[in-house]
Amino acid sequence: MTELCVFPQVIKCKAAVIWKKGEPISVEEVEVSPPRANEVRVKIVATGICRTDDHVLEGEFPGIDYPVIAGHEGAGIVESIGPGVTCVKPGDKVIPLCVPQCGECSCFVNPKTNFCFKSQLYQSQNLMPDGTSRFTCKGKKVHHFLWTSTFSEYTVMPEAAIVRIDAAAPLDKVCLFGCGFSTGFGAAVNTAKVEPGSSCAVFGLGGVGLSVVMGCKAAGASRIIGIDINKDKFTKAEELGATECINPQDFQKPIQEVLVEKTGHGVDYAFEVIGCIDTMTAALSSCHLAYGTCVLVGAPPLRSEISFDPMLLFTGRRWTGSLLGGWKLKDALPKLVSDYMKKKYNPDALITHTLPFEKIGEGFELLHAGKSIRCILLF
Ligand code: COD
Ligand code: ZN
Repeated sequence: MTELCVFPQVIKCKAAVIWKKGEPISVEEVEVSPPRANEVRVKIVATGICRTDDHVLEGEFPGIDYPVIAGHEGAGIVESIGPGVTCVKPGDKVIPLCVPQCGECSCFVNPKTNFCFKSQLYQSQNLMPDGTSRFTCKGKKVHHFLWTSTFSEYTVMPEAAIVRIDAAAPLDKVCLFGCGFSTGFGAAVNTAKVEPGSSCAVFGLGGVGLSVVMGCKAAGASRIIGIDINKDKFTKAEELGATECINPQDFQKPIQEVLVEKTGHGVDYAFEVIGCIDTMTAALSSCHLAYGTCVLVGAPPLRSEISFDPMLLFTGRRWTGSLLGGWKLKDALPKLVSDYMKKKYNPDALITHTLPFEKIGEGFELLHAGKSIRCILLF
């Protein structure tokens, strides 16, 4: 291997390739080219499996070109840097950023948003900014995913999509800051700005929903109602701060009516962390009619449309979305990780399984079966 070498070469390593949508993920040997100008090559040490990676597998993620290497919840060590890179150096511990901070676009300079016009929701991140890929497998070009592709032992990203973190941070844990924990926690403390004493409803208690629960608790919410159709999720949710958990299937009436009855006029904050049209409108309807805020965290299904009674908003409810917890990641992640090192919160509780990278297929099976919250793969 060429770790820390001055003139980096092509590296052969293992990666999980998705050859076509709907096909099982396949562990292969891939070639990873050296980083070009303003790019960084990273040795990934640990990566989580997020539902979004499953959307890539199923062909449900917008604008993906196949074959592709997914994975966006990783942590690793810089192996080499291309000309012009100043933000990291070989040997630094880093987290790849699936929402980059390009440093140039109108969103970058606006403190109200963490959106970036270089992100996949606006333009493709399936190739490096120069239009080429750093991955090949069996003589074929393989695409990048969100410029992170953490399902490869070595991966390359532009420097807009990487941040250095505390050298003492445990990479097998802080990989969760690359997506799940930051997305959920930030939706509560950053996007919604939950206040002490408020009431919250969290629809969906997967890794991201549980992180919303942790955020609501950290913000001092006095009532946190977890909602899930899988009651196996309730124990963990209550451990992490949910004051009660309910299963919509246990009620004859719609869940929004149950929540409004429970709280008087609806909750102060509702979070949709499932990515389903019906629960998006249910979450909105369960908010206080005058000052409730509903935050969409789950990505909607491809090409979906929503219809709802506009009266729901006319009375004053607010409906908004939260991408990666609203954090400007380059600025926020080092601080989030250092707060974790100071034990201010405990995303470790989300990790239910740890597997060697080769068992990535098993990791996806656990996700499909609803048995894992977060499965961490180690290289
Ligand atoms: N009612 C109640 N609960 C439900 C329902 C329903 N109709 N359907 C499913 N659920 C529950 C499931 O039982 C499960 O417990 C939970 O909802 C979903 O959890 P997971 O483990 O499948 O998923 P997460 O928590 O890893 O991720 C969920 C998201 C919706 C956040 C994710 O799929 C997503 O859309 N991410 C995009 C948002 C984003 O910002 N992404 C950044 C990069 S990922
Ligand atoms: Zn994710």
